[in-house]
Amino acid sequence: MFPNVYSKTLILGLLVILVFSFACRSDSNNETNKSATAPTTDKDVVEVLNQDPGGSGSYTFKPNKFTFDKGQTVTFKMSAETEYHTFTVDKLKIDEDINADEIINFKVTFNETGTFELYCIVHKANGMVGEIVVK
Ligand SMILES: [Cu+2]
Repeated sequence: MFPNVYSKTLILGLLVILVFSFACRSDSNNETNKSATAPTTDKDVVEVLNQDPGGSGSYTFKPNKFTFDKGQTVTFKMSAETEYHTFTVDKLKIDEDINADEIINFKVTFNETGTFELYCIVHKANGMVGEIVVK
C-alpha cells in the first residue's frame, strides 16, 4: 500500500517537473522571437493646416511639400480653418476629408517611391495643391 502511494507521488512529481521545464523553455523562446519595433520619432508625426481665405490666408496646405522615406509610416495631424477641405493623393489612394475647425489624425505608410500630386478636391482650381515626394 505505502510503496504504491510513494511511486504515484514520484511519478506525479516527475510529471510536474517535466511540464515546468517545457513551460520555461517555451517562455525563453518567446523572449528571443520578440520582433523589434522601431520607436516612433518626431519626424513620423506631421502637422498639416488646411488654410483658407476665411482663416489666415489664401487656399493652401501648410506645408504643401512633403518628403518621406520609402517604408516610412507617418501620422498626419491635420486641421482645417473655416471650410471643408480634402487631402487627396490619387496615386497613393489617400482621400481624407475634414470639416471647418476640425482636427483629425490619419496614418499613411509610403511603400512606393516617386513624386505624387496632392490636392484638395474642392479648392484645386484655387491653387490648393501640393506634392509628396517619397525617396
Ligand atoms: Cu480645400
